[in-house]
Amino acid sequence: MLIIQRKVSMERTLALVKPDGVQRGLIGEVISRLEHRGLKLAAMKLMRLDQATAQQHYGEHVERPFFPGLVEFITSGPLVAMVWEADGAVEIVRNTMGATDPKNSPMGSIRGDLGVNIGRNLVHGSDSVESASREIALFFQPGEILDYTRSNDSWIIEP
Ligand code: IDP
Ligand code: MG
Repeated sequence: MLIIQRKVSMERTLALVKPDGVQRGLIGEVISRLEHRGLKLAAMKLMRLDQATAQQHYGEHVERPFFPGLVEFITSGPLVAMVWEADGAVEIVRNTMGATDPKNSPMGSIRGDLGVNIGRNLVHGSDSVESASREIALFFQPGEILDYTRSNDSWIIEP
């Protein structure tokens, strides 16, 4: 008997509800949108980012004028860090969040619906598979990322 097994690659990405989202009571709203989309939650924690980790996380922007303000903001209060899983998770999470500047972000996206200012854009999503694996390792120990079966998977992903 020939068994054709389709390889569904389960990509992982890091998502953050930044301190503005936590303060504004939007943790549940952000999680709901990602959950409703069909992404699978693999890890989550409420945490306060220290200076060094924040600088590492945003290392690509170190020369930009907004860098000091960005590090101050991201360390200013608790944030929610999450790992979400799907085939194409990086792109799906970025699309769900919208453009970096809420002003240019379409309605229906998290930033387009809930924000007005680029420096308070509520959420972070990794921008590539490479960034995702680097960022996930910054926020989570391997044992904190869970592998489990979701009973409704066949209604979300064609087997
Ligand atoms: P992204 O979050 O959509 O990936 P990046 O260009 O990687 O956007 O910038 C990282 C974060 O830095 C943004 O989410 C935003 O919070 C902040 N940022 C980017 N550009 C500006 C700016 O021009 N002024 C203030 N903050 C900015
Ligand atoms: Mg980015």
